[in-house]
Amino acid sequence: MSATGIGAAVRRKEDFRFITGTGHYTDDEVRPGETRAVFVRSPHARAKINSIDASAAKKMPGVVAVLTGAELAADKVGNLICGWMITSKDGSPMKMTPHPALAADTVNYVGDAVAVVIAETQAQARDAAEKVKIDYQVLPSVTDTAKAKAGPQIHEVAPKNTIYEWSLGDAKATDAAFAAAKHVTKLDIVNNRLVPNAIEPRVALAEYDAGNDSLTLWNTSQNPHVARLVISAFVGIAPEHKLRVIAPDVGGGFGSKIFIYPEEVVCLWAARKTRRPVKWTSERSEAFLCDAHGRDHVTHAELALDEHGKILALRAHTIANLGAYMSTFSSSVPTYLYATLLSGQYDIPQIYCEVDAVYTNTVPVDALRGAGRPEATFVVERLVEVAARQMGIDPADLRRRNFIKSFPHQTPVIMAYDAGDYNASLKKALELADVKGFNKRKRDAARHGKLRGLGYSTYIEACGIAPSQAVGSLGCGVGLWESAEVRVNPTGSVEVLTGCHAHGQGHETTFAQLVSERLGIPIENITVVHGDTDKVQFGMGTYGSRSGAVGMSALVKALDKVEAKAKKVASHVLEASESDIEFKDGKFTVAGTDKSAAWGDITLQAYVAHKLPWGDVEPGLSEGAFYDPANFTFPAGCHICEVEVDAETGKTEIVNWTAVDDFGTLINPMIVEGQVHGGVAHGIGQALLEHAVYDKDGQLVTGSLMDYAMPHAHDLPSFKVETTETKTPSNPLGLKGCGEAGAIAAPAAVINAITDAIGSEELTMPATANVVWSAIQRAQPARQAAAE
Ligand code: MCN
Repeated sequence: MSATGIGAAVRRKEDFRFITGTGHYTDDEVRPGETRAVFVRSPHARAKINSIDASAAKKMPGVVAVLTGAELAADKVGNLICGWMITSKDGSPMKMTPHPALAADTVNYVGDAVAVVIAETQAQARDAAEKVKIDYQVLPSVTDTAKAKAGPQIHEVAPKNTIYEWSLGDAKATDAAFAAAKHVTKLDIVNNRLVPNAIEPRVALAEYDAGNDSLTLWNTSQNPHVARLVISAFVGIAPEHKLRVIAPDVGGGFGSKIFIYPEEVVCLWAARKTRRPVKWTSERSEAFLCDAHGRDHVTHAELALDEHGKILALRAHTIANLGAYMSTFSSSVPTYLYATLLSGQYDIPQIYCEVDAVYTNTVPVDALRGAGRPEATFVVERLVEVAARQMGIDPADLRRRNFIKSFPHQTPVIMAYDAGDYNASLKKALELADVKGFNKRKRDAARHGKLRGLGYSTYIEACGIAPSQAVGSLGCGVGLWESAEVRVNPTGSVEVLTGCHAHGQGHETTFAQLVSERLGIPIENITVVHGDTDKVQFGMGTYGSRSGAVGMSALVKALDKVEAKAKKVASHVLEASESDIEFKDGKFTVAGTDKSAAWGDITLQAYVAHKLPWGDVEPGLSEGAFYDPANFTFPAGCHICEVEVDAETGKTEIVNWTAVDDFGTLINPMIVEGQVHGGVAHGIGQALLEHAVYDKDGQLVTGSLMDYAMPHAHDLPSFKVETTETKTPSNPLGLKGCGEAGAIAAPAAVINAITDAIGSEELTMPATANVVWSAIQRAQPARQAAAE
């Protein structure tokens, strides 16, 4: 391993600009003559728009334009769409409703955009927005997931507010397995609704070039090429070659910046209409209302076991709240990943799962760090833990008895796991967490009035969506491959162009590490370029922890081509046969001789090729490649959480956290550890603190950071993070994604630990002090009876 190659804990190259304040974010981009956009948003969960009077607003100082949904429709700006199809079990397609970027007839959630005010300054736009008079006729609404089907019908296309009723697995065989079971564990589970809250709010800036009739959009996007594709192909604002999308530095996304939002479409449309650059910068309270939320599942789940604790079957019915519209472009992905990961790490012969996706009068719900996999893990890991407690089996032992032990393994719910050693991670985690010493720690805690508990989560994840695995019950096989281009300069320095988009994950370092390892050049001589559709030809962006597994695999392919070509050049330069050329540590050598040439000599020759016979070797040394993943990768691991609960107040303190994850080959262990820390913090937030709550009138009552609790440093323990390693055979580097693992594992570990501490399984997330205290009180009579 070289000091900057694969496996080295290289410090993140990009951090210099981030910590010195020289990063360049979308809001930092300022165009000559730039105007500001402020949106007028619905204050109602559901209402008919009777009229919009913009006359007073138009007369306000600095106002350039006030635009509405009627004008958007008149200009034939198309609707936003969800590109991921799921078919109901009766064969009917999902019920997707038109989603205009500005509502013209009805509004469907508090925050739905109705009009936009464009003015010279932000303050002028805000003042004028207050003067737009809208006459609404308020209509009945529904926000509660469980009651959505019985609520007033929101969209004509979707009776009972049902988008699809999807099922996976064999219902009859699963029922038969349940009928034969000796033990059945049943749970009602709510996966709480979360707000993404990336530190940088969303921003869109659009500029129209009248001379070329072209548009440029700078936006906070995780996937600028997909934004361009959707905006040109479906919304129809401009053809692809007349639209450039640039996503510069992005301050976190966690999934919420995958989607193409109304504001981006409106800014582009308004820029062309007004012939002025238009910028919209979200405010934090606006982000609460308009950024796609995550999770929001209501599930009934059951686990069937035989008398030895062998799992026979799993059955789950979930209502998934997708909000007022399907979000662009992936609303169905979390439900897909949820259902297909219900096997967990276990060899479960039969699984039957039903997912009812519903509309409600809430902001759209889509992928948020984990996207379906935290929901699945929570269901499986709660069931297994509770079953163990009910059957009097040690929870680690019950897991061990049921782990999948040989690979490849085909689950009953589409996924084909390729590699893993679940027992190895469990074993290491048990040692690191000193589980043997837990009982003593529990007794010590009891002496000072604290309840100690231990919770496990042996999670599995699927990363890097493989088109071949994504078909099946889905309506389409989306091409989620990735591109990479290696541009070698004559002096030997390298630019890597990738279709992935880093927004905190450190790609500028890890992608450069791979190049440094392969070409033997210093990491300082490598630049990673991403996020600009004019520079990178195509890419699918970053989400689903795919950049390592898919994006870097494309880079491996491109580097293979570069190396092959460089060897060809070297054979002419060194006057030897191509098969005799060896390349190692940045040096080309003729086998068995001392004839050699450095990387820089060969790159120079490749461009200034006086020794090259034209025709045999074309000049230049830049190559590109696409990588098409044959399968998902399946990171997995074991997280163990130890808590102390104050029985008097219900306050939970996480006192120990052990994470042992298997991400296959590690490119940069320090970056990976950082990703695990971030993910676990996210998952602890879901378990203990975060909750987006709508009241019965559809108002988001936790709509600010005063009411919506995010984890702080003092809420988090010191993490013990270790890894095990089984390389995946599904990509050339043998690596599996790591960016979401913590968020997937953590909620189940926390809740399993608290329920262990308080001796009651009736606990909902977020397990705030009030929720835990109430559960303790409810469990009191049973505890007393047991003691007597
Ligand atoms: N890596 C590695 N070795 C591995 C696997 C990955 O060194 N075996 C490195 C990768 O090269 C990359 C990083 O770890 O630098 C994360 O890689 P990967 O797991 O492939 O995830 P992505 O790069 O595709 O990032 C997406 C993932 C997701 S889906 C969410 S959500 C998320 C996350 O990353 N959002 C984040 N981490 C985030 N981190 C920050 N700071 N901000 C976000 O918004």
